[in-house]
Amino acid sequence: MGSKLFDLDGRVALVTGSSQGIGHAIARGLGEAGARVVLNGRDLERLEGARAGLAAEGLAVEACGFDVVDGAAVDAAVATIEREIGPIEILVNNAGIQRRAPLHEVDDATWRTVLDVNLDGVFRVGRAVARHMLARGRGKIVNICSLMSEVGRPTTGPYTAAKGAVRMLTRAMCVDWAPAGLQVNGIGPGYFATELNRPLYENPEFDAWIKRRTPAGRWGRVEELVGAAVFLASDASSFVNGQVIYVDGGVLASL
Ligand code: GCO
Repeated sequence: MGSKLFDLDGRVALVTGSSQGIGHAIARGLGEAGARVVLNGRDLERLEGARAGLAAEGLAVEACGFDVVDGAAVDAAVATIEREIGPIEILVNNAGIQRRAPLHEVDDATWRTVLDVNLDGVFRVGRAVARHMLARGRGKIVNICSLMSEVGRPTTGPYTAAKGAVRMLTRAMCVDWAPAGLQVNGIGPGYFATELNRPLYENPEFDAWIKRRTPAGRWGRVEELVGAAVFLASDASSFVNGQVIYVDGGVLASL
């Protein structure tokens, strides 16, 4: 007997930063679970290519280009999606960047940019979508956290600070919005071979270190994040709130 517990049956799901990488994999997975997915990105040409690709796979997919650092654009885009596509039932705050340098070499502009995209963007898009969800008394928000929400690694200071804050912002959203019927949770990816990590997995020493440091002995595959995303986007997680699910091959469980 198939369970409808994980069916997303035509629900509109906005996934920020979903032209490629983790966001694109999660968007595809939500679409395969029945959602009507709205892709997002700043590069409109890359965004349209991603939309066309998922449409060719038979998924219900739209695209909405905006930059999560532009508050006015975020509010306008969310209003347009709500009006022209439908009520946003699922939001995945995935858009994020990485800038690696030791903290004493990080200039103000780099710090501001990383925090603006990785933290302020989650707040801005979350606030814009929640205003609509609160009026309906339901909604699912999934914030993409990181291993760096819990631990640091040299040269990732701004990213680590932002992702640690996203873990606590997830809890803050939970306590403010759960009473109105929303569920807000996070997913913390371990090491995945994405464009953001290309300099890492193409480095033989780092590649070997990750395989030693990860109990599963390998990098994650982006499609391995889909299960947690569908769970947190579906009725299966109706009483799960303020939690972060780490999909990391066991890194955080080990020394
Ligand atoms: C790094 C990586 C990590 C991963 C991921 C781990 O430089 O160590 O970019 O931050 O991207 O976030 O969860």
